[in-house]
This record gives sequence, C-alpha cells and structure tokens, in this order.
Amino acid sequence: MSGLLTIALIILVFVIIYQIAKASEYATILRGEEKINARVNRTMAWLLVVFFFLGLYGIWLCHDALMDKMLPVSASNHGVEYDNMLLVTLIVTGIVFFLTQTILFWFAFRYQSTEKRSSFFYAHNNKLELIWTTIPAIAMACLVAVGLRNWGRMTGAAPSNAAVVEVVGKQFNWIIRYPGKDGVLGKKDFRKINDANNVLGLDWTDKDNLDDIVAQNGELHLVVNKPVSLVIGSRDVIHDVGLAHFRMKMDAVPGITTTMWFTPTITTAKMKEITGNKDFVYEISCDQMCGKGHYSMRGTIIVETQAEFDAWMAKQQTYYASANPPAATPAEGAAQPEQKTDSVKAITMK
Ligand SMILES: [Cu+2]
Repeated sequence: MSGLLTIALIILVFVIIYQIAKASEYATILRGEEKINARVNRTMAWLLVVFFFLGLYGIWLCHDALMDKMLPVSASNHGVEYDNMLLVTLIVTGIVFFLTQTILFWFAFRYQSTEKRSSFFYAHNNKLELIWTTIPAIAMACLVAVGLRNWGRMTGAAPSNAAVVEVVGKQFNWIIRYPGKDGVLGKKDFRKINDANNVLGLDWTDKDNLDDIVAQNGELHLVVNKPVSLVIGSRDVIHDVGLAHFRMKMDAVPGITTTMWFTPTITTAKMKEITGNKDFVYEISCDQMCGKGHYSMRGTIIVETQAEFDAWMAKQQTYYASANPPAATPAEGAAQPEQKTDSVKAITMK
C-alpha cells in the first residue's frame, strides 16, 4: 500500500511540475519572455540541485533498507573471489557515478542561462572522445579479465582430491548421485529412465553403477574444506544449479554435461552461528525458469565435518540395492531390474 502511495505521490509531483511549466509558458507569452525565462531558468537550476540530493538520499535509503537482506558471508573459496570482484566493480563504477553525476548537476546549476551569458555550441573534440573512450575501455577490460580468470578457475579442472557428485535437474526437483566407494559415477542411458526405479537411467550392466547412491530429496551432503566437483545435467528442460551462499551457478542442460567445482569453507552449524539463525540451511535453487513448478525446485546442502559425512554415508543404501528386489545381489552384467511402482519411497534416504 505504501509503495502505491509513493508512486502516486511521485506522479503527482511530476504533474505539478508539468502544470507549473505550462503556466509559466502562458505567462511568458502574456508578460514578456525574457524576464520570465530568467526566473524559470533559476528555478529549474535549483530544482536540479534538489533532485541530485534527493537521488543521493534515495540511494542511501535503498542501501539502508536492503543491507540486512543481503546474503551472509560467502561459504566457498571461489565465493570470496567473486565477492571481492563485485566490491571492486562497485567501487570503480561508484566513483565514476558520483563524479560524473556531481559534475553534471553542478554544471547545470553553475552555468544556468542568464541574460549576460548565451549557450556555447561545442560540437566535437577528438582528444576528449579518445580519453573518455579509452579509459573506460581499459577499466572494463581489466574487470572482465578478472571475471574470466575466476570463471576459468570455477569451471576448470578440479583438484585431484575433489569429491565428485552428480546433480541432475528435472521438473521439478534435484536428483543427487554419489559415486560410492569406487569414486566413479557409472554410465547412464536416457532410454533406461523410469520414475519407478531408475530415475537417472543408470546402466546396470556398468559395474561402476552398482555402488552409486542416489538421493532424490535434493539433499546434498558436502565435507567442509574438501573440494567438490559437481557434474551437472538435466532430464528434461534447461535448469540451473544456483548455489547463492557459495556464489556459484551453472546451467543444467539436457544432453550436455556441465561442471563446476568449489570448496565449501563453512559448515552449516557454523553458518547458523554466523547468521544467528538456528534454522539456516544452504540452498540449491533453480536459477532458470523451467516450468510451472520452477519455484519449488529447492534443494538443501549440508556442509559437515568428514566424520559427520562418513556417519551419514554409512547409513546410505546403494541405488542398485534400493531399486532391485531385496534378494538381488549386485553382480557383473546384472540384468535390468524389473519396473516397480512402489520403490520410489524406498529409495528416499533418511
Ligand atoms: Cu527452474
């Protein structure tokens, strides 16, 4: 409601200014142009100064209102670099913004039209053009270069000790797969996908799949200070793995595997302390509009110690065991398990 009132007030102010300008125009005709023009110029010059300070006040107001809604401190190694990059960009562009806006409004006030001074037509100056093209171009190139370096680090090869986890988006949730003891994610085949007992289309003739663990509740467990490489895919349309607390995101594209890696640096428990929020959870959001259930694609990440992770992992059942009848035993060249309609619940991990 207060938002609507503010908008109405702003519109009203503009209407009043417009009407005053219109009235002044008619008055000019009636009472002689020069005298009125001088007064209008003076008024406009002062109004511009008022507008400048109102604008600055608006910036401060936004900052004040939104500052405590910002994300907490970055929880990954790359995130710290990104935050620094954003800070440097804001400082550079902020300085330019304040400098140019101050000069703009000061000139409009200082050099307002008077009877003694007429405007000077300044068409072109090569030297000036060169300066204000080259300097911003160099500054932008430097900012982009740092961005590219960070992008290269994030999407490049992960350290050799990195854990590998697969994150697959589908309408409308995330499927997380751990490679199991062998550390290798087994092969997939989209033709083998069925929602009853093979949500990723794992090829059971590939031995590497037999110890893989699948979590369909979108809960991703990570070890603090241990690099993790995410292998990202999609089962249907384009999604996007958005990890705002870690300042990471990457598209999940059907038919194409994308990757990114990072090292989580703050455990969930520690982040609860930092934010003072006992209900804090790291989130996976879908950052790509993907359909009517897009809003509900919220996964959670638990960053924990190695011991906690090991204890959690020890309780997990392999997807092969969950998807197959209880009597089945993993074997080389195992046959494709038969479809089961009630096995979805069984593979949800606690
Ligand atoms: Cu989405």
